[in-house]
Amino acid sequence: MSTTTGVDDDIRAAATAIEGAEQVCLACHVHPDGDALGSTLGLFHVLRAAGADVVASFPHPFLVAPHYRELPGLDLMVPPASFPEHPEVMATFDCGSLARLGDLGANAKAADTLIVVDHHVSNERYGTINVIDPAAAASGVLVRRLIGALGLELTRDAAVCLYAALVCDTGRFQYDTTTPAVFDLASELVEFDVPVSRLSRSLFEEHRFEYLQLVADVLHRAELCREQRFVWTAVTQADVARHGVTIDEAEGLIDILRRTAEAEVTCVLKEEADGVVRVSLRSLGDVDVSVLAQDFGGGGHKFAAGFNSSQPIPEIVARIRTHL
Ligand SMILES: [Mn+2]
Repeated sequence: MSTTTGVDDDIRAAATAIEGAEQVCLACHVHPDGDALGSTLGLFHVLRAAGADVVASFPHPFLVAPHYRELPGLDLMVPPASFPEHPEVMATFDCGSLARLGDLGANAKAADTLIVVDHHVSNERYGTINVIDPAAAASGVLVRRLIGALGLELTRDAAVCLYAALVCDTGRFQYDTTTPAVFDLASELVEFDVPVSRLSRSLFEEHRFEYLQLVADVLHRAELCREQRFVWTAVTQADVARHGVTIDEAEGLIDILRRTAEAEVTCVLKEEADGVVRVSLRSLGDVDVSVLAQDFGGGGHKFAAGFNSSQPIPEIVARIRTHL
């Protein structure tokens, strides 16, 4: 693991690369979450305000979950097809591996300089400059430090995006990662007129009625394996079709299921339109789910991890239970 000093050196190297670039190209992982989008857009806004030529994108499917739609700057992001094929300087955010960059992986490989900004312990260090600190509560924390190293000021839109990154990855300041430094950063950010309550409702609470009815269905058939302290459920294409919702809307479902008192490990499986199953795992800390996810070709953190599979859902669940 990098020491703090090592991370500082890497941040300085990243800042130097960005300062010397004609154009800076930013991207985050496929199916971006609040930290991925917030980190990417946070730096995007600051560089743009400084007059830099900056491009931001994320992989196909080029669509964000509804609860992120209030993040400023989403409309300025370009689809992967419009992203430079051979970036001079490219930076990726919250992305643990090239595979998680989807169709932007080729652009990353072709970049002259590739800066990887991330806090996943499983990060594969695929950049030429790797700014990786597993102790950071969010990738957004590292972006704030990078902005400092660039000698640039935060803007209001950057602050909103970085606040979203922080609040999403700390589970609204509830996870173990919520240190005094996290509150210090939150305090700095909310000085910039961040709409705290509206953002909180759109990020975490508000759903279409149709989605709540889907949740009722999938919670009803959730299975609790008491001896393994394991609870799981699945959302299939049939479910989303029946309720008229999109699979992206179900991103927060695991946060409801993980409230199960009897469960140490929680699992939600989501069947994508192409048949690929996205598997999300959460633990309370006795089980390191990043190890479990890595056994299936995925990655993540001790408490939150995931992987993709093309196996049938019952087989995936059986394999997870064998691992537990
Ligand atoms: Mn993150």
